[in-house]
Order: sequence, then structure tokens, then C-alpha cells
Amino acid sequence: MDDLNRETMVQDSNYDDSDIQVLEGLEAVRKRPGMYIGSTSRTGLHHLVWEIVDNGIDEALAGFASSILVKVTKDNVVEVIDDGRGLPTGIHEKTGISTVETIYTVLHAGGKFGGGAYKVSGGLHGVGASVVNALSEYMEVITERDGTKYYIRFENGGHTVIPLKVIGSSDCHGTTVRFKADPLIFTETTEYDHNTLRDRLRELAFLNKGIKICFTDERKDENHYEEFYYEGGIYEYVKYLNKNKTPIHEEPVYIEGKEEDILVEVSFQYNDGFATNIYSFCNNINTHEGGTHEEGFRNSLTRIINNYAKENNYLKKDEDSLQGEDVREGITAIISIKHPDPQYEGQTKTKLGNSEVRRIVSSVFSTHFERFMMEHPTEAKIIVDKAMLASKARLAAKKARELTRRKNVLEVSSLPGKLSDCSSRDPKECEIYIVEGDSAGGSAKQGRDSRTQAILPLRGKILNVEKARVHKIFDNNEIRSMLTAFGCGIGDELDLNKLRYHKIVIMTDADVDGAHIRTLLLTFFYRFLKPVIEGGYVYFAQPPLYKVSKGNQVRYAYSDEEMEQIRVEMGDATNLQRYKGLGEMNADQLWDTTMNPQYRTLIKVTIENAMEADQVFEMLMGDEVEPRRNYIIENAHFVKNLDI
Ligand code: 28G
Repeated sequence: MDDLNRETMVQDSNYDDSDIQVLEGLEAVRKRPGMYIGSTSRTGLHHLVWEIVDNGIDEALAGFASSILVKVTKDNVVEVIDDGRGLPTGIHEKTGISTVETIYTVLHAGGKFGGGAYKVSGGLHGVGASVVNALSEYMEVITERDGTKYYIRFENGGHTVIPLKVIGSSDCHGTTVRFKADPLIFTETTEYDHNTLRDRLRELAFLNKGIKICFTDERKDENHYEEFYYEGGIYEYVKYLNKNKTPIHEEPVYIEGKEEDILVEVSFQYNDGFATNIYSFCNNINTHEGGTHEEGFRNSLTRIINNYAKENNYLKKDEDSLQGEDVREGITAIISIKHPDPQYEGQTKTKLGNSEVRRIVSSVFSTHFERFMMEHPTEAKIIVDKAMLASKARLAAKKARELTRRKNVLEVSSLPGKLSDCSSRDPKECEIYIVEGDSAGGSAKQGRDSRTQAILPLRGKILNVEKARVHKIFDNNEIRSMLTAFGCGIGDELDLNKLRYHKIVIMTDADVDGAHIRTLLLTFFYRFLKPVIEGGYVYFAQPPLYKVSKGNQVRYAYSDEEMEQIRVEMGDATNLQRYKGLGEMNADQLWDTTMNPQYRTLIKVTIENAMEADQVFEMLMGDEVEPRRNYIIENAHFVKNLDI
């Protein structure tokens, strides 16, 4: 039966109440692939895999499969295997051909499915396995059930070349789908990206606890094999996301419940940073734009923490309530719901719109979280303290604004004596280096371009603004120097138009003390000068870790890897110097390696990596070797990408 005939047949019959709604032939998919999989680029190519994998996940969520294997062969053939029931092999009553053939050759409507179970495959791009077949050079399906092994093969966009037949007996059950993307359709590339596949498969395993997802990429190496299995689901996801951070309570909070057929899971853990990392999902789709599930969570989190703080007298009656931003500071959270009929909105259709979800997530979360707080007073106190610190800091910054106005403590006319200012008065081209220690400050002062580069040396450690009272903060010389030099004011009164330098460069040693100073500076910036970070005006300098020399040849390395590389390139008998601090560099060296705009690398500080600085500090302090090494390597890569 060719596609045209099938379409005619379909139109002649009434299929409205059928499970499979036939819309059009596979030829339509090949004519307009973008309509079905978004695009025929790299992203579209990967959709083929997700489509098939999602079917396996559905079989597992229905309770019949426990594991899914995804394999990519050397020639980019994808094979997906599950241990579910296997596909029904009888003749489909509406199409007159085998159900297996029907599933893979007849387009059906995505979205609503019969049976009541959630279908993750009916989600955003859920278009059905027949679309994958339509866009494949060939596809083979094996199904094992009732002691029998069946096989079917399609070629050139879903034309059946070997109809369903028995190829042997079997003592297990499940489905195997093998396909090769059609290069006539995917003209850009038919090569899958290893990391994209691995990361999403890992994420699916986190989002669907108890399902084992295995990944074999024969292009990587012959024995490549990874297994993702998380008994704790999103609870373990949160732990994973926080693994390089410093959690402030041991175990993530995990909450699960079901109301009106909607399954709700929430897990979160606070770390000692500032950033809010809330990720939400509906039917395994990342709802980047948030939506009603996220709103339900946020509202309840704020309400419950406030109630608890008041009931236990942590928050006095006359004190201001904790704001949403206070209770979310430093949180890493996952909200995952499974919904039988999700509605997506927003620019990229990744915002959950179902209004009943707000109430349901709120209800499930509140009930369980209230109980958690009662039963875990230690954790509850830690969470309340964190939120109260955020709230106090927010209010302190506000008060500081008034203080600066009244007392005029930060007069721009009297620039700090330690500042070696630049001569230019155009903030766009002006830079200020905040340098740790007088000796490094001296080298920086000598080495700089004095027209555009100002140097402000800091003596010793600066104040931890989170621990100090407001008036002490403004008595602190280092902080006063910085604020007068910047000239932009603080808090609500902050005016970026008055900022005297468009690059504020933090230059500290690559050791524990340097990391500590960096953390304290960032805490100060975050609390009092947040718009300056958000505006992209704050940077880290990137001094070299090594000097490699041979005769009068000198090169600098910014990571261990680069150092090894350079030593190989320069040949034997190289001289290696490890810089322990900026002070070991003379003015010329500092200029060449770290300050010369032509050659230096600066890392722009964002709210996200402001927190990473915290992690780096913890990492360098701790004695775990592995994360330390990884940091240097990954950061070296990061620097390359951010080269400015
Ligand atoms: C390996 C690659 C991805 C799958 C099943 C199992 C059944 C099934 C799949 O049925 C047609 C429509 C609704 C019943 C269902 C088996 C019921 C009884 C199944 C997969 C018939 C589809 N026995 N496993 N489809 N339904 N695995 N893995 O695709 O009414 S797809």
C-alpha cells in the first residue's frame, strides 16, 4: 500500500474515536520536516533520538519497562532498546496491517492519548515514531513478546520493505528500534553529539527515578558504556547540581505527592552562595520560562518560611517579613510535575500555563514542607537564618544609602590616597585594578598604561560585609577607598552613569588567601553594588600560574595542561617557575601576562560565577584532588571562550 492509498483509505473511514488518528502520509513529513521536528539542523537530528527514547520512558512510566539502552554506532546509527511489553503484533483493526507497522507508518496526533497515563512522548515535540521513520534512510524494529521475536524493516522514509515477520523465539520481552537519519533530509549533519546525548540521558534518569538508562557510544571507544540510574530521582539531581558548591545543610529536601492525577515532585538544597537556581519540568520537558508549577512553589516557599520564622520567634513581630528574593538566595531547586494534559505558553512554548497546577503544587508542597520544618528543626533554622541574612543585607544596603546621603561619607572629590588614578576621564576606556598587597600594587603601578589603567592596592583582608554592621562597613578603609574611587554610590541610589571605570578588575593571587579576598570582594559587590556586577563591569584578572623558559625564550602558562604543552613544544631542559603570587612578577611581566589588553584574558563576573568563586575557595581549601584539577582544566577552557 503506498502513501497515497493509505491517505485515501483513511479519509474514507471514520477514525475520530481511534487511538491512532491518521492525519497524513509520511511524505508530508519529508516535504516539511521542520513542521514536525522544528528544524533539520543538529537540534532536529537529536529530536529523532528523543522521540524514540520518550516512547521507552513512557513504557517504563506505565510500569512495564525498567531499563532503556541507547547505542550510537560508528556510522551514526541509533539503537534504542527497552525491556517493556513489546509492541502489539496483531493486525490493527482500523488499518488492516500489523499494529507494529501502523505505529511506524501512520502519523498520529500528538498531545492527548487514551488510557489516562502520562505520555511524556506527547509533549512539546511529541510527534510519534512514524515521523522518525519518515526521516530515516532505514529503520528496523524488533519486538519480543509471548516467546516470539518479530522483525520489520523500512527504507527511504518509511516504506515497508520487510513486513512484520517472526524471526525466532525469545525468552524475554521488549522493543528494539534501530534507525539511520536520512542525509537527504539532515543536510547539515547526521552526526550526533556525544555530550548532548549523554547529558539529556542523564537528565532523563534524574527526572524518572528508578529507570535505568544506559548509553553506549561506539564512536567514543569500543567499550564505551555509561549507566544512569537514580533511585532518589530529583533528590539526587539537586545533590549533583550542588556537588561543587557548599551546601549549608546535609540532605536536600524532597517532597512528592499526587493530586487530581498530577504528580508533583520538588527537591531543593541551599548552598552558601547568592545565586538562585530553580529548574522546572513538566513531563520531562524543561520549562525554561517557568509557569504555574514554579509560581506555586515560590509562593509556598516564601509563605512557609515566614510562618515558621514567626511561630518560632526567629522573626519578631515588628520585623519585616522575608521577601521572595530572601528565601530563594542560594537555593538549588528542581520542580518536576507529570501532567496528563499540559498546556504550554510563552515565546518558546516552555512556560506551563495550566492554572490548576499553581494550586496543586502549592498544596502538595506546603503540606509536606510544613511537616519537614517541624520534624527537622536544625535544617529549618539554617534555612531561616540564611533567608534572614539575605533580608538583613538587603535592608542594610538600603540603610547605607541613606547614611551616605546624610553624612556624605563618600565624597567623590576626595579620592583615596592609595589610588594611582589614570589620566583619562572617559569611563568607557578606564579600568581600575583592585590589587592584593602593596608589592603587587607596586608592580602593577609601574607596569600599567597610566592613561587608562588605575591601580588601587588593598592592604590585608577586607571586611566580611555579611558579618559586620552597617556603620562598621563605612568605617572600613578598603571599602571607603573602593566606593570613592568608583564614584557610583551604593544601594538604591547607585548611579551607573557616575561609575568612573567601566572595567573593575579584581587581581588576586592564585592561592587560598587570594580566593578568600576575592570571595569577600564579591560578597561586598553583590550586597552593595549588584547592578555593577549585572552591568558586566566586574572582572577577574587571570595571572599565569607558570613561567616556562629556555635560554632567553620565555612563555607563560595559565593552567597545568598548558604548561605541559609548552614544555613539550620548547623541548627538554626547560626552566619552570611556579608563581605563588603576583608579587613574584616584575612590572614588565605583570603587564605582559595579565594587564596588557592585547594579550591578557579577563573573566567577566556574573551572579552565577560570583558563586563559583565561593566554590573555588572551598575547593582549594579542601583536600580533594580531583575537583581541584578539574577546575583548572575547565576554567582554562572557560577562559578561552570568554576571551575579551
Ligand atoms: C525501543 C524503543 C523505544 C514501546 C510499547 C508497548 C506497547 C505499545 C509501545 O503500544 C500501541 C496504543 C494504545 C494499546 C501497549 C504493549 C499495550 C500492550 C503496548 C518503545 C496499543 C502502542 N502491550 N513499548 N507501544 N498502543 N517501547 N521503546 O517504543 O493502545 S512503544
